[in-house]
Amino acid sequence: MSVQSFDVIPQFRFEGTLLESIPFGNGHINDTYRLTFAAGETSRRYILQRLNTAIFTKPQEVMENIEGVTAWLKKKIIARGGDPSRETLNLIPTVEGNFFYVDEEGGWWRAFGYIEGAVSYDQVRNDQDFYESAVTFGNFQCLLADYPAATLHETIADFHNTADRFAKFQRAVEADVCGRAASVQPEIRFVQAREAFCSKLVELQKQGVLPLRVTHNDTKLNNIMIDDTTGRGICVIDLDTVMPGLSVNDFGDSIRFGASTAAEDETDLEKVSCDLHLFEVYTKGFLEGCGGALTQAELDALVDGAKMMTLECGIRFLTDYLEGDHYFKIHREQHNLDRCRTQFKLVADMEQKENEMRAIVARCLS
Ligand code: ADP
Ligand code: GN1
Ligand code: MG
Repeated sequence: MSVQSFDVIPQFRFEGTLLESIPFGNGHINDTYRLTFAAGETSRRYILQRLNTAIFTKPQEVMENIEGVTAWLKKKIIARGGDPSRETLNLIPTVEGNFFYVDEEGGWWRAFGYIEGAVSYDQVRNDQDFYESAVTFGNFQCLLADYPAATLHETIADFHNTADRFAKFQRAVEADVCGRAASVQPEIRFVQAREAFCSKLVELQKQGVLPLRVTHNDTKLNNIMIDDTTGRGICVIDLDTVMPGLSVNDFGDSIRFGASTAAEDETDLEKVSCDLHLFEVYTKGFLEGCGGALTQAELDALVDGAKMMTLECGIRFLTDYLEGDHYFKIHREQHNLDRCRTQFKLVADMEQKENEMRAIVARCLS
């Protein structure tokens, strides 16, 4: 890709004179830049992103979802007396009045106002941040509870269909295009031993036991902006995967990432476990943020959501490793293998702690 951020900046209605464009954030998917402009006495910042179109193969649909969801959130935030410039993403139009720009190589670019005075964290610093992220993700689901779900595009088909993820993994093992399968037999066996579990939530959804809701589907801690001054969670970002899904998966993906005692790519597995205190903190916050909207079946499946999202993510990292690392950005050799190992360590730990996790959910509900 030879088109750079500088080439497309003139296509957007940014205010002021460009001072700086730097690669930004630790996302695994898109190319993100933070732009700084001098505007009179002050400066203005923006986020510019090249959407990963190898992954989001229908970028127009992704952008339609984001336009719809951010406009919806904006109305709700205004109605409750909030600040829509900080509590939701705000798309910046192009000079032609669109919300995306397609460059000559077919790259899709979009820009957002930069949320000032707030940070997204890659690891939990303290209970308060994690609690805030839980309330904010729970609340996000609440705000979108009556969104016309039928108008949302499924931006990645079967995104959290763990049974389908398992099938794709099996195909990757059989094809073994990089000749890596022999060296990761313990990891492969770990997944295969859990084949039946992979279908559990998908089946409950098909049977109508678990309802489809408008969910975020990528509820990592670093997809929440935390206010520098108040410490409150203010905004949910990374809306590319907002689509109908399971609430328990949104819950579970946050646990997988945030309740781990180590980074997602930690190589010392001794450091990796599921912190039950953080699990409790998040559970409390999420239930509060959801405002009583979850059904009994959803409450019963929260712990499975945590195990499922952790196992699924590990399966996805391992599949990508087997297929030659074409999905997740890697920064070192075996990065995806390291990531998959932390996830499997967490799954094994959650399996051990399952009874305690269930007791914590019950305690948070009482
Ligand atoms: P990816 O899909 O690659 O994860 P994200 O949309 O999550 O991309 O953006 C990557 C990072 O950029 C985020 O984790 C966050 O730190 C930062 N970021 C994204 N949007 C904004 C914004 N509007 N204001 C401030 N920071 C942002
Ligand atoms: C990706 O985009 P980012 O970095 O927030 C991925 C998630 C994974 C996560 C693992 C669209 O999230 O599904 O859980 O990496 N996003 C997509 O860290 O695949
Ligand atoms: Mg992200």
